[in-house]
Amino acid sequence: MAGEPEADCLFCKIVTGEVPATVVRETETTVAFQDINPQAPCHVLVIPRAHYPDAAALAAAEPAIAADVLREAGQVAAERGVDGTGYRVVFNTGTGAGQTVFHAHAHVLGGRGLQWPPG
Ligand code: IU
Repeated sequence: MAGEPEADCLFCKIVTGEVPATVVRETETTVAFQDINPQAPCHVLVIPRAHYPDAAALAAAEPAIAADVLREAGQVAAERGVDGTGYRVVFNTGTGAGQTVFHAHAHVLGGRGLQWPPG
């Protein structure tokens, strides 16, 4: 069923604690943790506890939780002190865009200069 945990999903396992992660914030609907392969001094992933394969699917099914993810991205940036200099919130969507984990997640990147357009 939509939103239910998927047995093979790494991020569902991070939500349950089955796979360890460095969690920096948690809410009733979201978990934020350090990316294991950081691409910037601040690189945190914000995920919904519920399983949806990408951000668009999450927003279509659970718009309030999609808003929670965005709000938490802002909270992470503020706590990390990157909101003053600027930061980026990225939802890679689809393999062609670099998505490798098919559980919706926001990358919160900051703490260095960020190029535009992204690669
Ligand atoms: P992507 O947008 O699907 O490519 O992002 C997946 C991210 O998940 C990527 O930045 C990985 O470094 C990160 N990640 C992680 O933090 N912990 C893990 O065990 C695995 C991937 I696998």
